[in-house]
Amino acid sequence: MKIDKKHIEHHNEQLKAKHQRAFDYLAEDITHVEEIIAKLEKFQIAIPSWALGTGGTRFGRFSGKGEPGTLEQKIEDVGLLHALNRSSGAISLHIPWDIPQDAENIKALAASFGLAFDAVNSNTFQDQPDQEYSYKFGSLQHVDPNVRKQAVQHNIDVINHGIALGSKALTVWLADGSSFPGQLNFREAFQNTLESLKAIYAHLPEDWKLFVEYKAFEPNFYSTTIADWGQSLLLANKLGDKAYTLVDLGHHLPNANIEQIVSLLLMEGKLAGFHFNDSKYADDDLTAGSVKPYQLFLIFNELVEGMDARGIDHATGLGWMIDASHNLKDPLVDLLQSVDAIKLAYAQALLVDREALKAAQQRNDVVAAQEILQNAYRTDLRPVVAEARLRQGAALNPVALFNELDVRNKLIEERGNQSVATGL
Ligand code: PSV
Ligand code: MN
Repeated sequence: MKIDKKHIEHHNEQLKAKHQRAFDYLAEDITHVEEIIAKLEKFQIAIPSWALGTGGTRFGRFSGKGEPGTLEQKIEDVGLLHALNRSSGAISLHIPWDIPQDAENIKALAASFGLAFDAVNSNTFQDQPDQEYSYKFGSLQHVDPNVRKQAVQHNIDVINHGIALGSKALTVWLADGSSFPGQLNFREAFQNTLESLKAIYAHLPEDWKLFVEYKAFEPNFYSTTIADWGQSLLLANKLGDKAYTLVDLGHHLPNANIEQIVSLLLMEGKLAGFHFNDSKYADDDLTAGSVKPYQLFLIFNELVEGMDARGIDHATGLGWMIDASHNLKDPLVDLLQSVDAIKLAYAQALLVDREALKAAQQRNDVVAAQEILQNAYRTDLRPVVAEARLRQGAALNPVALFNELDVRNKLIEERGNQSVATGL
C-alpha cells in the first residue's frame, strides 16, 4: 500500500486553519522559530525492522493482523510511516531476521519510498537452525574459540550485507553474561569479547562505525559482559576511532542518570548510536516519551548542548533509531507516536535559553536553572513540530490520517490475518 499525496493534502486542508492559529500564536514569542523548524525538518529517526510486527513478552505473543511477512513488506511499512511523517527516512535491519536476498532490488525498493539503510544489527543471542555451535553460554565471550569464531564470522557476514545496502554502521548487542555466581571468569569473558570485537573491527570499511551497545541485565541475570556505558566505552577506546558506545534508553538500572551518561560520552567523542524507547522498570520497549517525557527532554537537552559544544551536526552526527516493540498497540501507530515524541523533545531542547542557563550555572542560581529548563519543557511546541511536518509535505496529524485512511484494514486485506513478522 502507498499513501497518495492527495490524501495528505486533503487531510492538511481540513486541519490547516486551526493549525495556523496555534502556530502563529506560538511563533510570535519564539525568536528563532525558523531555525528550530529547519532543524526539525532535517531530523530523521530510523525504524528498526523488528518493530513492525507486534512484540512479544516472555509469556506470549499476541500477533497483530496484516503484519509484514517479508522484508519487502517491512520496507513498505516504513515507507508508509515516512509518507505520513517525513521523519522516518531509514530502516535498520536485524540479521538473520531480515536477510536481503537480492540487495540491489531491496535497495531500489527502499529508494522508491525515499528510504536509506541505517545501522545493520547482528544477532548472536539466538541460535539459528543451521548453525554449528550454540550461543547458550555466550557468543563473543565464549570459552570455546570455535563458538567465538562462528560469532565473529556472523558479524562479518552482517557487515557484508550492510555494504551491499549502503549502511554505514554495525550495531553489536550481546546477550553474553552469566546467570549464576561462579559461572564466568569476568576478566576472561571481557578479554574474549574484546578479542572477538577486534576481529570484527578489522573488517569494518573505512567510513563505517561500530556501535557497542550495553545492557544492564536480561537475558542473563547475574552478570552481563557489556553491562554499562563504562564497559562499552572501555571496549570502544581499546578498539579504535571507528568504535563508539550506543545508548539504548531501556538498558539502564532504575534511576540511572542517562542524561549525564550522554553528556560525558559526547565529551569523550564516543557517543554515536542511540536507541529510543520508554520504560517504567527496565527494557520495557514502550513508546518513546510515554512514561517519562521529562527525562526524554533532559536527555535531548544534553544531546543538543554536547553536540553543539563539539560542532556535531544534529541530524547526521549520531545514529538515531527507535528500538521498541511492545505487544498492545498497532506497531505502526506506536512508531508514529514515538517519532512525534522524539521530535517534540528535540524541539523543546532547541528552545532552551543556553546563554541564560550557562549564566545561571556560573552563579549557582539553582532556581533560575530549573525555571529555564522547565520553561522550555512546558511550552507546548506541538504546533511547531506540526509546522515542520506541513512544510515537508507530511500529515499535520499522522496518527489521525493513519486511522482516516484505514491503513491497518487495508494491510489486512492485502496480507491476510495470519502473516507474522520476524523479530522479537
Ligand atoms: C536488546 O534488548 C536490544 O536493545 C538490542 O538493540 C537488540 O538488537 C534489539 O533490542 C532487538 O532485540
Ligand atoms: Mn537496543
